[in-house]
Amino acid sequence: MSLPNDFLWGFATAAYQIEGGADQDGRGPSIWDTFCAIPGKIADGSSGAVACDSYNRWKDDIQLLKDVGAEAYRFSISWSRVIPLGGREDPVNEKGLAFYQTFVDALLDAGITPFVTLFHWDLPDGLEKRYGGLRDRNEFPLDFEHYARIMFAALPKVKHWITFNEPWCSSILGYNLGIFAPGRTSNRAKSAEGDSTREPWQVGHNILLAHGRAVQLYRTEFKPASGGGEIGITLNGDAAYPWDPEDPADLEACNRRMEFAISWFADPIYFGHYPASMRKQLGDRLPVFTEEERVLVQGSNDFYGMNHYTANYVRHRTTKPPDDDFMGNLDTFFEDKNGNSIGEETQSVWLRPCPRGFRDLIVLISQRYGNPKIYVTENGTSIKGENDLGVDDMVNDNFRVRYYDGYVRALADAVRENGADVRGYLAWSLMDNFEWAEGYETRFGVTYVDYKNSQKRIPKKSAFSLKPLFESLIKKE
Ligand code: GBH
Repeated sequence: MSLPNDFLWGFATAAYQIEGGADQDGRGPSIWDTFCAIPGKIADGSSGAVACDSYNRWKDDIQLLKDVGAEAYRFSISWSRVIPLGGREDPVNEKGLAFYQTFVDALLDAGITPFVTLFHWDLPDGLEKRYGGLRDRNEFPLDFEHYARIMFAALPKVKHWITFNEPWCSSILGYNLGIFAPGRTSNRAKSAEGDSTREPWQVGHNILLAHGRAVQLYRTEFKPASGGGEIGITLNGDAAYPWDPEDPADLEACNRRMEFAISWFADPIYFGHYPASMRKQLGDRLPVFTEEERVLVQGSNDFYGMNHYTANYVRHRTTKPPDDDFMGNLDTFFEDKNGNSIGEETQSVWLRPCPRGFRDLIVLISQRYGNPKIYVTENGTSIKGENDLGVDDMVNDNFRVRYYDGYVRALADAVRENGADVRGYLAWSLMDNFEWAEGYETRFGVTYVDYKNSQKRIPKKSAFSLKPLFESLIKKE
């Protein structure tokens, strides 16, 4: 037994990936609705317009959580469902708000602890059109704070708040590579507008400011009466191993890899400034915190939200980094110098299972940031060729069962052997859903969703595998 007796485990989803109901009850469009409508942006030409239809089938989702014994559920709010145009002077949609109130009450009635993400990438399109959305250093944080206030007030029983999911993805995929909404990039074959060399860094900065504002608000006006409520940000990050273990430059590159992905956001939050490696490479393209901004952002995590999936081998580069580089002047591989593979292939080109990477990264984060309380807010895998299988084979997802087994045990080792303070684990995902630019071809669910048959849900083997696993690891008292 290695995990504390109050350790929470469960599953995670995100609004645009599961809700559907895109035009129902007054919801406004988000940048993902707009992005999906552009031909060629989504692999199968799909969108989240219907998705798992959870806006209408949320009772099924709660039943599913009960059936598999989940103690916690992480979901996100669709901002444009609550404030269709998004801004602080714009009308609030009471029906949208009521949906989440009903949902949270039903979760609590079922004995399931809600973890609520305010922003999982689906910015109201109204704000994109009005002032460039995440690119606006002043307007965006103010509108986000207002939206957060509406949600804190509407859901007083929620005790676990996540401000932003993976700001790295919003910034880099949305404004450098242009493969996620709003699809801006310097690559003119992909987008008429965008500056990959500057916009991502400004967007990341603005997200930190918006996060800081929401946290400050929560702590002054809501946390005191919340009975133990807490708030933090969720960051993604892969484990990194040297391509050539003998080469100190590759070891340094591993550190830069982590700094450009994780510390970009975590250093300002825990230390009040960006990593030196980023400042050195990016110069004045990386914004500088004003003193007021620093005070807002530093110390703004009650917990560290950790999303983690995979690991890479990292090789340093010897050439000068191009201005649109966001990796820290290095290359990543799934094989090291000697041809050792880091893990088996999955359906996702970026994902190969490597459980020891999970343990190593938990330890690194714990060491660098003073052993913060950690919630793992996402972890999971796709399976190569899963979507081509018949249902009977699909629900027999042994590969996913093994993935969770390996990763959860690695987490438990980090707690028992290394003293990491991990308090919870949310598996990605409760069910197959809209996998962003991959559409519905890639499945991450522990539950099969039949998109051709009224989004019928059928739990896979992995759905039932987590309860016994955690029961074997969580202390009884
Ligand atoms: C999570 O991100 C998301 O939070 C979740 O919504 C999503 O469904 C889940 O992953 C599964 O994908 O395009 O080759 O440049 C995970 C972290 C970081 C994984 C960025 C994909 C892009 C690699 N993601 N990465 S690439």
